[in-house]
Amino acid sequence: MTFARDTIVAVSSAVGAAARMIVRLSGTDAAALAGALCCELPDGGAAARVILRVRGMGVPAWVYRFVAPRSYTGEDLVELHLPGNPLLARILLDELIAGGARPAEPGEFTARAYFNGRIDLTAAEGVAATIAARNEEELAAARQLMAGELARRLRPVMDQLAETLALVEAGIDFSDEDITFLDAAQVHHRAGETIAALRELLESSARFERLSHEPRVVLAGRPNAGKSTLLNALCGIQRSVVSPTAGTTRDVIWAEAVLGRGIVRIVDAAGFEEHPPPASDTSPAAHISRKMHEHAMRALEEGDIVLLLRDITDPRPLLRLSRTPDLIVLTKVDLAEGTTTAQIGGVSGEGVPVVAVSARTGSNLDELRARLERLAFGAEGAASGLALNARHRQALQEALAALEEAQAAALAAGPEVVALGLREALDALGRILGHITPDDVLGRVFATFCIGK
Ligand SMILES: Nc1nc2c(ncn2[C@@H]2O[C@H](COP(=O)(O)OP(=O)(O)O)[C@@H](O)[C@H]2O)c(=O)[nH]1
Ligand SMILES: [Mg+2]
Repeated sequence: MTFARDTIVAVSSAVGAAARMIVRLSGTDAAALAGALCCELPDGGAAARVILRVRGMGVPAWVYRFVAPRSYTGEDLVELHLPGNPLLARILLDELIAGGARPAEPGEFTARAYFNGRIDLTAAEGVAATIAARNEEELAAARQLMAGELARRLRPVMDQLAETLALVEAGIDFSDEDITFLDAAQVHHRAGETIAALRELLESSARFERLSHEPRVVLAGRPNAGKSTLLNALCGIQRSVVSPTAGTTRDVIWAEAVLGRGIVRIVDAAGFEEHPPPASDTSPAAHISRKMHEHAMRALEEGDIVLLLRDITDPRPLLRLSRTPDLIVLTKVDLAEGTTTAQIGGVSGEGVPVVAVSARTGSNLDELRARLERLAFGAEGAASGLALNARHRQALQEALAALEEAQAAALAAGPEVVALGLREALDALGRILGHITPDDVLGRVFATFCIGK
């Protein structure tokens, strides 16, 4: 996607036969290109009834003109509203393209609106989600995003965080003098407030992805972590293959689990490898293992909720997944009788909650189900109407992890470490709104649009 200021054009109404259609032009030459088709353009912000001259035809149309920066894209923008006809659209686009306009890429109008500071990234996502919405709930959530609701909730949290960071940094700058801006306890307290606010936001909002389909819960973990057994226990069927031999599950297997407030799909992402065999290894075993790894990676990507399972007796460090899990499940607690979650050493959730269960004895499975329900359907009685997509959640989780580090550092390490963590958290939150967002993320957001939007 290019973001040059060239003039783009597209049909931005629905494709196909319709009573009216809209052809939209945006960029420096928008007015000149439209003006070439009719005698006179209205002023900025106004509309006029004109006859467009297109290849000898006279086509009655309404012309709406918007002048930068007061337009959807923030650029000069002209909309031609004319009788709906795919052939007419084709001819008109050809004329405008011959005149120097370029066919718009999907979502490019909204991308320009974002790059010109007209809307934040979450609002842009709201536009895409509004177009894609398939039911009322989805539509309502999409409109909330489009209206900037997430930005409205994040801003006070970010302001408070920025203030804390500024005070901590001032403390570093003036450390030679006898001034204390914030003492360690105050920093700890403020970080705690921000953590609580972000947790509340995460917990009280629904998941965007689940509005259009059953939430997918992915079980990830090393071979023998207990994935198949837990899937069977949660879904109450013998669908997965359970075996004491590591690596028995051949494929990604799923089944439905009925929770109090809805049904979720539990997916067994067997075969995830920390170090998949290199492509140079052409043995059949390596081939199978690479295939299974690919399957598992896809399941992880497509999942709405990821549970990282870990055998409680496994002394190895936590498996590193390609995305942050939503919950760490310590399995087989019956093998570690008398140990409580709080006493289990070596498992630092890094901002991720931990629950210990036994699929064999059923111990704590109710607690796991309750947590799953909250993760899948939001907090009980949550009426916020706000839904977060995977990108928002990922960034919120990164911010939480960084804040937790900063909070711990407030009491243990120096202000430099605290400042680092606070800045990292602030950056993660800024990414949600698109303040600093890598190109690939932007590409993904705008790729979900259709042309003309
Ligand atoms: N004691 C005990 N054994 C378990 C539990 N869950 C699974 N296992 C055993 O651990 C082994 C591996 O389990 P499995 O579900 O196949 O793991 P997977 O490879 O992650 O799918 C099997 O022998 C299971 O019977 C549990 O809660 N308690
Ligand atoms: Mg298995």
